[in-house]
Amino acid sequence: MENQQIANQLDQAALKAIATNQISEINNIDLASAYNIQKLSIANRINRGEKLVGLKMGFTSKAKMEQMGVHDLIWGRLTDGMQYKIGDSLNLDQFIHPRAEPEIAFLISKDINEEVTLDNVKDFVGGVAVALEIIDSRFANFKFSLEDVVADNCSSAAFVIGDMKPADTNINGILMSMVGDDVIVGKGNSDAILGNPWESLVAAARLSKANGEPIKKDHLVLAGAATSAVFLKKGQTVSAHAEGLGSVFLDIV
Ligand code: OOG
Ligand code: MG
Repeated sequence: MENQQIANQLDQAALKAIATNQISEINNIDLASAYNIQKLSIANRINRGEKLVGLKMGFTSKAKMEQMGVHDLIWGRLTDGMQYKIGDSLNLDQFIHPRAEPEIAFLISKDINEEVTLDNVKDFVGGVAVALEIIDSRFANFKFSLEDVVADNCSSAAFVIGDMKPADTNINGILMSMVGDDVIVGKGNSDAILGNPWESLVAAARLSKANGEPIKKDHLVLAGAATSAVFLKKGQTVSAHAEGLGSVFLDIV
């Protein structure tokens, strides 16, 4: 199948909330083609009027890699159509088998055209926040290969960002947790993200620049979850908490 056809298949699966077969079952795609399919699939969303608002990193922690059986860093695109506000209702019918994970978000304060390291990364950041990411693989049973998940925009489905805190707010070694119906359903330490969550932004800057699409001012970057993800249930309130950054929640309806 052509990349465009696969991109359309994944876009339609997301739009209709109907799972599709793993593309790696019948197509021999490499990682570069998978990223190309991702780009084409997101282009369909852009053509429908959505705007690119940032990117997300995936598999930046052992907990996530082990849960999903994929051990490489991946990145996907975020659009405004995926963005919810704190306390919004998230309608389960619009998703296939969504899961939630607590994250850290960075707000970028200037275009990142040069090489970024741990020493200068904060110069490009206007704020940090806690976030709740909703992932929803378009593949049946949430099962995929590295190439499948990359083509599927790294399972990106929805996200909500908490109130921005100053960029120098401590995000190292902080407790991150997720609560569903007053019960802690996930817990981890922010340093589980590549040993230091800032490393995730350094990697995001490097990967997006290498791809010819450097991160832009006002973009958001999600660092990747420090905990494994949990399935959502109707009627639940799900929240993400990060020590010193506050919390965010969504009502699942
Ligand atoms: C892929 C998305 C991974 C993260 O935070 O590691 C991700 C998946 O688990 O379906 O968002
Ligand atoms: Mg994530």
